[in-house]
Amino acid sequence: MNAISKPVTGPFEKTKGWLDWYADPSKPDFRVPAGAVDAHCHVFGPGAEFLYAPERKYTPCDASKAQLFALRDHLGFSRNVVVQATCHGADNSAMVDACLSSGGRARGVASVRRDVSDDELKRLNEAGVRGVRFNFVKRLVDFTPKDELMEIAARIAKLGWHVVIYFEAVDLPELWDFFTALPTTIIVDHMGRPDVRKPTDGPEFALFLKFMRENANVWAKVSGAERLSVSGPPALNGEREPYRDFVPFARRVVEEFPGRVVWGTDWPHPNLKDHMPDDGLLVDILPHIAPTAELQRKLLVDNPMRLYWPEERGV
Ligand code: 0GY
Repeated sequence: MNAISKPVTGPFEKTKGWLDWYADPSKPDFRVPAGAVDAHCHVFGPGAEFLYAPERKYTPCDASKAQLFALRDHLGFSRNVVVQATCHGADNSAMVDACLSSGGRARGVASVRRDVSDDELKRLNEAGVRGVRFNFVKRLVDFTPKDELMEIAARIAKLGWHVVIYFEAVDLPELWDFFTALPTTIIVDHMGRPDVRKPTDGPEFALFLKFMRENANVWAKVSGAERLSVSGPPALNGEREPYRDFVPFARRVVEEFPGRVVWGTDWPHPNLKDHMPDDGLLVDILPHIAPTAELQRKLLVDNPMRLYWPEERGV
């Protein structure tokens, strides 16, 4: 798989212990349905062209749009949703450049601040941005006041965008009132990061399911197996049963809310500490979390298309 090439580092020094993305992913056994969307992935730099933000909490190895598109083709996907990574702060240039270079096959989720101008929002919209990300994971971002976020949400709602939220499961009770007051569709990254050592029918995950059940505007990304799994085994060396502790959580959400779930590789997998997954093996988890062809089509095609390419509905 020479098209993806190898990870390289630009002018920045990577965070100590940083794991580079897996350079030679296997070809998945699972054939994703035609038109499948990788609905959660990132680009990093390249740092020589798109500087990492001064306020970043980590410095990654570069992960370019060309490498992302090569991975998309290798895994059998048709499109990407490129989510602004925190290492780029509110400078959306690398993500926007990826969208604009994709021939219409990538849309984006941006990070913006309160002082973003209407002209800038319009420019982002024209580039293919369809959402903003509000991040509450403390190791990734500094605190932003909720009134500032609510103001941004009200402005982007007018463009028909949605809000992507990222938080830790233990913080859901405290964030509940803010989330339920948001005026848009909401997509929760990695199912709100459940502790997969706990039971799927325990109080913590029950609260997340209740959050989705009571709020028809809430969607979930059933992604993040490689970061949430505790007992593994990792998606490496041809492992056919990776991350089995994660699977029941994702499957539970897919089966109860089949019309409100999306999935993404999360390439280039920022901040993993233990190993980098083989993305081909990661794709092979999909039939375990979405066991029927109908669920797979909704998860990978119909739902993300409805959110990110609504003008092509019926594709
Ligand atoms: C993810 C998860 C993480 C990082 C980021 O933007 C980011 O830096 O999202 C994480 O460290 O958990 O979804 O990429």
